Amino acid sequence: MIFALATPVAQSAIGVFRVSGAGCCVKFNEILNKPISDYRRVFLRDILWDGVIIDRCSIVFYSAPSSYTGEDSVEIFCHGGLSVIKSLTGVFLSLGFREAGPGEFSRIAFENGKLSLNEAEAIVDLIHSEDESRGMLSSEAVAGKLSNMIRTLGNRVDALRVFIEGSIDFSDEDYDFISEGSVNERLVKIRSDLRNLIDSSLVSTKKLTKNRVLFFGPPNTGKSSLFNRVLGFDRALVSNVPGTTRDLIDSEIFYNSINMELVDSAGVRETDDLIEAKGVARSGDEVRDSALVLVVLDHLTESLAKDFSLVLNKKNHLFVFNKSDERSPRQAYDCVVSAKSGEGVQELKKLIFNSIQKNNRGSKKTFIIRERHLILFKSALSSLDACIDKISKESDVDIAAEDLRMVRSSFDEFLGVKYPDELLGDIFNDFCIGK
Ligand SMILES: Nc1nc2c(ncn2[C@@H]2O[C@H](COP(=O)(O)OP(=O)(O)OP(=O)(O)O)[C@@H](O)[C@H]2O)c(=O)[nH]1
Ligand SMILES: [Mg+2]
Repeated sequence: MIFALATPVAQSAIGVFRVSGAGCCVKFNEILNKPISDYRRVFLRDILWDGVIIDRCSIVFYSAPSSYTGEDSVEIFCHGGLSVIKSLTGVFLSLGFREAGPGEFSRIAFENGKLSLNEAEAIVDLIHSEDESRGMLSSEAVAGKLSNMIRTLGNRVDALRVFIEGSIDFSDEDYDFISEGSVNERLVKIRSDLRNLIDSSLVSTKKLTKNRVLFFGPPNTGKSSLFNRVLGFDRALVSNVPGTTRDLIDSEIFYNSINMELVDSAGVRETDDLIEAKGVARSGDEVRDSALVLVVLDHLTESLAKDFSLVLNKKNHLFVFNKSDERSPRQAYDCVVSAKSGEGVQELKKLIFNSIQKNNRGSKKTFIIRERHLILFKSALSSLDACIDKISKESDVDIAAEDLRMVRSSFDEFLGVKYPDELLGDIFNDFCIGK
């Protein structure tokens, strides 16, 4: 039997504990002023230990398998004082309950068939998502919509495979199974459905969900100075020596209730590097993981704008001209600022905010998926392509069935029907304790 505090360890109005394991309800009744004999109903009870009332709590019992974990479970809503939380923890330990590890409840739920693997992952994403629209995307996945779509696709793949295998047995006969059964059309349709699903999915990286804003540009243009200005305090080192910033420096800010992570980067060095996109390649991961790239230029580096524009291409970016106190820009910019005087910095903040918001809203995505899912879907897609190729040429039809087996296998891995062991650890370790 395991237990955990499901809410943060902090003073709050209520704290929620969870307990799970066969027989935990019976055990729990030992510490109540009056036993609970009904399930899925809320009861107000005193929790007693050594004759002393620890707290008066709202308590819900669940009996297996009708609970989150699929086991007998108890949820306790206690007062959120730290002393209460501490005392209850002591009581539960004395009762013989063990403190749960991160994600242990969800892992049990998964093992009991209560959650598919990607639903479990979606729960992590939902807990970690810091912004409303992302939260809603994860909710869709938690609700199992994505799993259901993949399950349906998988069934269609199975049906086709069975059909193709059947046709091999009758290949001597005078009946063209492949064309009569519209196998090719059905394959192409499955492929396009899968393609659409991939296109309507946002691949989440932890960094991407953080709204990273990257200060980017040639050395010495005032990236760090501007970073500090927007942040509101001196976080990054500023000097007139080009190459002052060596490593990435990041800091979080809240602006109009949006959480952003500002990242100051080392200047992209030589012009040649930039033209060959090497500079960007070097900061490639940073650029890729950023929701917005601010290209900071000054009067000495204005001519590089077009190179940056070329390499950043489709990446969400803004051109910022800095040091306006010294010189006026000679071309058009999204924003003109002076990190020194503060001129234009408020406008820049608004611009950053709008761009991030537009970026989050504008991506009309239905699902958030992980890199792992994308790899599985892409591999399913290429197996489908291989299959379509064979079917349309009407050659190697027996191997075509094997391609569909591979597609199915990728789907199964997504659904968690089939999975490598270490994957489970990776996924559930990301959970908070109590989930
Ligand atoms: N006049 C003026 N000088 C500025 C402004 N912003 C930055 N500087 C100066 O420009 C120099 C470089 O500033 P940094 O903020 O270190 O520039 P950086 O882009 O971070 O430089 P690296 O990290 O070396 O790539 C410093 O001497 C700053 O004082 C500005 O708005 N106006
Ligand atoms: Mg710097």
